[in-house]
Amino acid sequence: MKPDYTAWRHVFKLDPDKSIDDAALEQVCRSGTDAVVVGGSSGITYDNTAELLARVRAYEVACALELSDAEAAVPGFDLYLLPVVLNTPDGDWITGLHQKALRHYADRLDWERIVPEGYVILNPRSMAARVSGARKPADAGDLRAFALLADRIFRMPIFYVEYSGAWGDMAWVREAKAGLNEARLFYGGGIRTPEQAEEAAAAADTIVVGNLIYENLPLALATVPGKRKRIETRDNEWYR
Ligand code: 1GP
Repeated sequence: MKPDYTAWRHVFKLDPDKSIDDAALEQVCRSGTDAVVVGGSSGITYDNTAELLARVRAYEVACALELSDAEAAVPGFDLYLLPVVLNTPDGDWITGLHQKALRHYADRLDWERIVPEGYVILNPRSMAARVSGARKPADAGDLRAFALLADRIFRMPIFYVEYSGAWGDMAWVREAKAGLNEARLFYGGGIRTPEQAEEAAAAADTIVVGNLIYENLPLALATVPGKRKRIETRDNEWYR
């Protein structure tokens, strides 16, 4: 069944290029998160993506692939999220790679399962920014204009505020959200405590937790709504 991503409040993002043991994966998949998204900015191959999908498939949780390289377009995911980087001058990341991929794969696509994401990458040091050549918006108003572009002009269903690896400015996220009529706002980047998860969830529609899964699993699990108050998870270096 096609999952309803418009109801997602919390998502775990797993990187096929990073290792996660079976016990940890089980905890992620049974955590109560709304979905597992498979994706990353480097080292993504067909094989490591297919392997991770097969392991996640042992559980009932919805599983989506965030597709940044057509070579890794593994069939069998519930949804395919297609990032379109809005804040890069490099056309490859806006239409170029997508058009090339469609030339070869269009016949095999289940269009119902493809969801474009208007991406704005705000952490210049992230791999995603380096790979795509994304330029950080000058201010919150600039970000809001990208939100308008995604929502009103391109009519993308998801606007993704991506701080990958760094905690973002929630005032900026709120400003972007104010620019959206229809699109859902996904926020990802630097969520390392239940409190940050709560703050981000208040500003965005859907929050994405990535690195923390690999850095401190108990704390990552505590970012899932309904589990954020479990204080026994707070004895760690990231807790503020
Ligand atoms: C990365 O937005 C996600 O694509 C999550 O970011 O890894 O910093 O949690 P973190």
